[in-house]
Amino acid sequence: MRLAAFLLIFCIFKYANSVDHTNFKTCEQSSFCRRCRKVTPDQSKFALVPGSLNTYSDSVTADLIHKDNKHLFTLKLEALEQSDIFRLLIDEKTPLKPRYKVEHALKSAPKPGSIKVLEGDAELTIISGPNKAIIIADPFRIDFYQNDVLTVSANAKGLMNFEYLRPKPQQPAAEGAPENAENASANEVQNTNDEINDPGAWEENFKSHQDSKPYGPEAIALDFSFPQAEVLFGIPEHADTFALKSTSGTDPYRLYNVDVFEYILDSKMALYGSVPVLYGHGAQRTAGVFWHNAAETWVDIYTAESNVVSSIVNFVSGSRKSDPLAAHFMSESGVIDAFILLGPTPLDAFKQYTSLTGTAPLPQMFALGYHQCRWNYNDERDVEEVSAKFDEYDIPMDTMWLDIEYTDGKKYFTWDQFKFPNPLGMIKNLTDLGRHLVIIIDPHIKRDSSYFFHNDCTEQGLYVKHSDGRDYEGWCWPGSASYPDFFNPAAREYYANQYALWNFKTVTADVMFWNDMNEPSVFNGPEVTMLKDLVHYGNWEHRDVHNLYGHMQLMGTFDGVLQRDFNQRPFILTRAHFAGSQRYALIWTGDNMADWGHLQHSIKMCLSEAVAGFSFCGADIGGFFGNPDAELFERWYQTGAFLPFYRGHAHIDTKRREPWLYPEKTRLVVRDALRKRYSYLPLWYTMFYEHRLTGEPIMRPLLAHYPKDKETFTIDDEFLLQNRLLVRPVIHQGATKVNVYFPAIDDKKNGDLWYDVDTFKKYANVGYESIAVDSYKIPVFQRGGTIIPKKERIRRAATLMKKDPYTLVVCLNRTGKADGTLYVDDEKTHNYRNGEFNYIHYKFENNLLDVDFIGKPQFKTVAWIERVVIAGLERVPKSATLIVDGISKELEILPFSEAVAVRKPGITVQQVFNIRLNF
Ligand code: MIG
Repeated sequence: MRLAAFLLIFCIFKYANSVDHTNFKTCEQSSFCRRCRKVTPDQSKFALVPGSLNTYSDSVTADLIHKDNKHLFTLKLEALEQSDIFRLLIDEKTPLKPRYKVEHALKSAPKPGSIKVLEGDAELTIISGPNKAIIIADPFRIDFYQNDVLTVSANAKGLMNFEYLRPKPQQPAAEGAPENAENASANEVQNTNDEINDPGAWEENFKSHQDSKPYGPEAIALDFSFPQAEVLFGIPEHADTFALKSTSGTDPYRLYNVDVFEYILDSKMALYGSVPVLYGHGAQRTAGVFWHNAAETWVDIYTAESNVVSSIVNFVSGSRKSDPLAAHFMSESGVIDAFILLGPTPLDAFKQYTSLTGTAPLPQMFALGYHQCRWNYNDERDVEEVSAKFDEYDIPMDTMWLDIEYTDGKKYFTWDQFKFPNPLGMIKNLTDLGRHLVIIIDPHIKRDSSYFFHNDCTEQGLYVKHSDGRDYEGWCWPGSASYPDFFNPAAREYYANQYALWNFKTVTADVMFWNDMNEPSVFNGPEVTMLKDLVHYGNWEHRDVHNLYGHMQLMGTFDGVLQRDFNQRPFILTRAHFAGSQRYALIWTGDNMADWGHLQHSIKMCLSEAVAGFSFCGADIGGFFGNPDAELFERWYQTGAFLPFYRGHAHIDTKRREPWLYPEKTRLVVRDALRKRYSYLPLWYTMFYEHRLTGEPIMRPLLAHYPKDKETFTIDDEFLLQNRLLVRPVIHQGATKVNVYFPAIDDKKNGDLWYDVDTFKKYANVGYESIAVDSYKIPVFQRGGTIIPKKERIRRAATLMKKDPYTLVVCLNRTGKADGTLYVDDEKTHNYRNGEFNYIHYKFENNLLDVDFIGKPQFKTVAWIERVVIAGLERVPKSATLIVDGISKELEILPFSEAVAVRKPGITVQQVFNIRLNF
């Protein structure tokens, strides 16, 4: 009873109020952040120790000393195989105890490169291929050059910090000192940069929570300058613009996986995921830094605006004119481990990052269709009725989702027997229609002695623990809950095994999963998460590994789903994520709201995630909290149709909002958007295959392909899909037109040709173009020079379209050429890894469409080409000739909006052919 009362009160509290900032720390309220932020710039105390250099084939090591406290550190600078990545590692030379080094984020151990070393008096040059790093001895700094151009400097601002581990002083200086900023700075005056004087150094309180901090201050920090950059971006997840803003006068951007209730926009507050990769981009080049640390991290950003202030100061004080853009990473614990990505193009930098952390695996085709979720579909009948209604209204839908209410009392891997007495029957009804079911599995485990999972974890010691060995208990949906320590291989294995069909007997191998609340979310914990002094496998504190917790759960889920049925590609949605989680799961932007700002932010947020390795990203269509009006609902479905992950979802307290519950016109607009999505499934599928091949993001900021066009640097309401489509959905209320920006290739205002995908109207000028929109219009443009595969016979579900014919859409560039690819396989299994696929390259030139195969076309398919649409021809051809195996056949040409269509080539996508246009 008391438990129920607590939960009730808690839920009312949690869900009746809107975002409460005071639930989350500011930098000033976080001891290590305020310590790191207080380091005085331009006076770095770190220097190389003369004579300490060791040279190896791929790296150098040397000692670093802090000139005031004389503490020694080991520096290692490694060149990686590609020669365009350096890795910088700094640790204490002889730490009191080992410091945590991140595991499992990298896809594999980076391959070593080879270097040449030149020793100077005050500096050391490490040459790797065309690139080099120059280590300056005192004050310590490293300059990284890409092809002789200085692109990144480490510690150029002198903000490096490395708090060494030390025994707890008998009488900590701060004992009894009230924990507030004023007193902290009073102490600071006495002993600048002396971390142990901070009142939070050895013990920290936040609200009613105490952090015992047994190891004291152990923060690390380093600044990176980007002399070539005019804009910085990256470090998701924040509900903010794509281009990072100056943090002068605000808190730094925060990376700490947390469950924020009703998150606000244009904010640097932490959210569910943390991906510490940041890029600096300028018209000439792009570079990046991947800060390989899983502890709480804050990042200060120095942009041109913030530099205006400092350059005036500098002007007055007579020092340098203007500072480069810079980022200052500050982490609570661990070691300095940074990968410097030298670019020089944006795509090079993005690929360097995914070469380290990996890409999304190829999804099943159904994953790219539409997903219908809500918290909650109430029972089996509800699920079946909703599925049936999609058919009744002829709206495509691939997947039904079940949120937490399907379980028996929030015990995962169980079902509520009353609402879901026959899950296997319900699943069969869906799969018979070609549909899938996804169910939620959260990491909080109900402490209930009749729950097998809890008993097993307790007996086998698989839970996260307090430092005295007790199992940690927190409050979450089930009431009192404990949390598996997914860092423990035995816990991961136990958890993975629960997905096996012989254990989880009430689902089939077609059912997939959603991992939520894995920041982890703990309702009664500090900042709605775990205590930092809890202990994980290997004796690491939660503090060291916090941002990896969700990632470790995903490793278990992925393994479990794979082992359950090796020949099906797992599909896992996660809320928490870290660098590398893209190898296991896709993400969505969490609990957004039904308003226009959140619709706009879904693009900005997924763009930031895409350059940080998460191409498979989406946002709750319609908005999680609140009730979208018809217009917002329509526009959200249209935007979602061109974002990688497409799922409608809603909070339990919202009105039901399946498309047919809106007026007929809205239903038709939504249906139209969904059908557009389905028509592009072959392109989506090909893009995901190519993402896996190349590591390049699918969804891209304009600057990825138009790096010299400064207007693109801050555009984040418009995006590219590869370099084939430009998407600028309607995301403002009442819009009757939108301003679409057509970017420039060079600084002479030359641009590409763009074709409206609905009409094939051609746009040939660089700059903003006002485009009229009605309710149905989604402004999307195909780039001249590309060929896009589509399927224009839309069915109930993507899984049923496998054998359907293709349309190729050829949009010509200014020289009458185009090319593009199509990837085809069984859309479900891993057989493609044994070569069972067709990867087809189409080329159009001199009025001839030609095809060749990349690799052998080994996947048997009957899917044929029913139409080739060609836009951008100067004259209308009289006919077309199809040539297969030396045999010619005349084909008919029909007008097709502002393009022409070659009718019924009739060959399968596995055949070699060409088509000549006759004038
Ligand atoms: O505390 O499972 O972001 O999508 O519907 C809320 C219930 C828990 C948060 C997820 C949301 C999901 C909800 N969950």
